Amino acid sequence: MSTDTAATTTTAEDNAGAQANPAANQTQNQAVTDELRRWIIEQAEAGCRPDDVLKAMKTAGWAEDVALDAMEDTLRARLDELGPRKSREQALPPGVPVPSPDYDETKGPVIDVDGHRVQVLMSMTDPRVMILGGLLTDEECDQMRALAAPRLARSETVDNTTGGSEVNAARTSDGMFFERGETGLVDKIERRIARLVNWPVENGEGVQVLRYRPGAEYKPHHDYFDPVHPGTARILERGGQRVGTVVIYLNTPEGGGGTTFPDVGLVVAPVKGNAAFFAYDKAHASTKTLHGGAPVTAGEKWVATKWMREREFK
Ligand code: PD2
Ligand code: ZN
Repeated sequence: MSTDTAATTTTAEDNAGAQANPAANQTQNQAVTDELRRWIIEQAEAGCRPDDVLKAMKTAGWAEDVALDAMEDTLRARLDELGPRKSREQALPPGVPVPSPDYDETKGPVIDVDGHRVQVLMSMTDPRVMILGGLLTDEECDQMRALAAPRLARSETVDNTTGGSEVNAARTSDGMFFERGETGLVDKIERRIARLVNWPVENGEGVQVLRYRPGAEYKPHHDYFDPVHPGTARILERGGQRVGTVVIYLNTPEGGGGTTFPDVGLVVAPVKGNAAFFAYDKAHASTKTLHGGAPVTAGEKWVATKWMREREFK
């Protein structure tokens, strides 16, 4: 399939696994080296979840108790070294500007985007998430599905080592990408999104359409590109980091398929024409924007995803 490799995502599991080199091939030798301690610190400071780091070490051959002790000792020593205030400051990179809808609650739960009225169904600051009603009309949803259907192929995600793409069990949907502005309808939707979130249309990746069949899901992941991966530098050459996502529901599945935010226990019900917007000002788990597509239990689920970069996406 022809997939835009720069517009794909990774999972937290991949993140830990891809960085496991200093921890590798430890079936025989279970000695905790300085190199391994440095690697554990790097993973933690890049926002990898402890479970993922442990998993990567176990995959590399470490016994669970040795790996757990090594993680605990190393991270405790690191925190002591940094001191209580410095530890938090140093662990977090600075935030960058992000897309943001103009929502003034005192003026009612509607944002007028050039005459198209979008309902604000929910707005939350940490993580920055908004649920929007009626971003697309029913007809626009139907047309997007019809345009995408003939071009669907098994979805791919980024290969962490090379920055290329690969089929990944974490995402069991079929997908395709539109070029930015590829058709009149795509262009209209992209401009509506750009106005809604106050972010240049040029900074947007091409819209991706995904179709999930019963049982298909998209396991929890972050949409930003993890800086710890060797392939990330290449991906960032095209417009820098992703800083925001709009997932638009192109139909209402008969069962399942909610968009989940596990860090805050949020499940967004997929409703045709509605959308979930979320933004992340750093490529870090502290943004709490871990999210996934829950398994579809009946019928199909169709979404269109728009990812926004820091700069022009060429
Ligand atoms: O389809 C979804 O609900 C979903 C969930 C998580 C889509 C995406 N991520 C995405 O396209 O990034
Ligand atoms: Zn996502």
